[in-house]
Amino acid sequence: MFNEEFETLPRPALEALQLKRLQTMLERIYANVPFYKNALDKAGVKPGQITSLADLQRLPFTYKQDMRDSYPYGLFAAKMEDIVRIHASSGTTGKPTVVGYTRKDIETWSELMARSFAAAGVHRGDIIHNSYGYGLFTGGLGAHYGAERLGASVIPMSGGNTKKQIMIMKDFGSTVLTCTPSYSLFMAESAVEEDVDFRNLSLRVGIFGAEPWSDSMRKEIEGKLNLSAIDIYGLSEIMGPGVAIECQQAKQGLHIWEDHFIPEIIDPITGEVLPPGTKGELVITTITKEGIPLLRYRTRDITSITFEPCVCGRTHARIARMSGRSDDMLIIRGVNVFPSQIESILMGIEGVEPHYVLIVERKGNLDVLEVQVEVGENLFSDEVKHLQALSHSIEKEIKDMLGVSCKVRLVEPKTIARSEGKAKRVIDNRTMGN
Ligand code: DLL
Repeated sequence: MFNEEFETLPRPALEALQLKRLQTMLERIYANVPFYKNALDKAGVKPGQITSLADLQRLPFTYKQDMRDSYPYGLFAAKMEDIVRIHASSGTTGKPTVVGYTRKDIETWSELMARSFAAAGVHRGDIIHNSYGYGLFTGGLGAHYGAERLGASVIPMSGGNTKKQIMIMKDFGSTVLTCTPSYSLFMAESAVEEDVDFRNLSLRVGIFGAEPWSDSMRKEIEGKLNLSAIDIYGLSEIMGPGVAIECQQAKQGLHIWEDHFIPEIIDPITGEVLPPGTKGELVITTITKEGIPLLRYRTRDITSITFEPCVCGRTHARIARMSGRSDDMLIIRGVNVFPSQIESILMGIEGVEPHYVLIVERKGNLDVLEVQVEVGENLFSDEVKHLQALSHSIEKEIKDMLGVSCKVRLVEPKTIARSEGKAKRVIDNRTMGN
């Protein structure tokens, strides 16, 4: 472990620390951020009245919209002279969401990324091939600083130029790969074209995140890249990568670093806190951040939480692999479907490749879902009736498992756009006015 004392704090001590840090954080935002002073006054709570962790539930939520409304720096709690780094997340509409880090925030982030690497089984002497994008996106620099903090060697590749990535990986003897799960599959494909066999490379661990992926996709990636794939979670509003990660021993949920974050799972409609084990929206309060501390931030990510001890010895709670974002959930003729559920089904089918896209249209008053998925070269050149039988059987499986009817279109290898960052899995044409 990178910081054994804090990673294994007994829960009573961990909770006492959380409360103390929460109280300090509340005083700070009440004094320095007009938005929070107003929000707390409106809720009728003074920071001094929060005397237990359960009191957190009396406090208001923060939404992404609040960050947009105060664009760019309105929610910062530190003076601009103390901000040493600025990142932003692109978002699909309008202006990006802007976050600022003090020197101490960068140190905390580096430590939490170093802890995350160590939890994934990475150590000094490892050569980390970092293909998360460097820039406003937090992935590249977040992983970079964590790797250096751990004392491993980091290769700052960023995304793109995939052929060169394969060459460097081979020639430099990279032992760890960090990128999005979809980009790792693109790399696997390029390696085949370059006649490079992952079985002859030194890669041992892959640390994949920044987008939803299923456990079946994990198996696919582990098989194709010949490494152990670990799920890492984070978001720029809260810090960047390294908010939570799976440990290599269990790979049963992602440890969320509770000495810096307080997680809650809520019902996204009523806002009520849900008991452990129940799926809902993840809400995070940052308790040590200086640049832009956030109170009960609504991540929109859907997961559940467990406080059960883990075999690895860490005492920090675990969140389940994300099912998706509440805003990515498709409602097809009244049935709720997450793209990751369809992904799980597709990945279980022989001959189907891990490249797919979901297209939703409205025909008349009906929602129509089309699943486009690639099949292998051999299968594609097969007789039409075999392809038809396969697409029907996938349609049936999706209907049986998820209760939603769809049309499955098997497409030729390499027809679906590849991604060097976050993959776009859904094209929803219903909002386009047709
Ligand atoms: O994606 C930070 C990051 C970089 C995480 C590298 C992991 C690795 P944003 O661009 O702000 O930050 O996007 C955050 O991505 O709210 C989730 O919806 C999604 N996401 C991130 N990690 C995972 C994951 C980075 N492991 C948003 N599984 C989050 C599913 C994830 N979704």
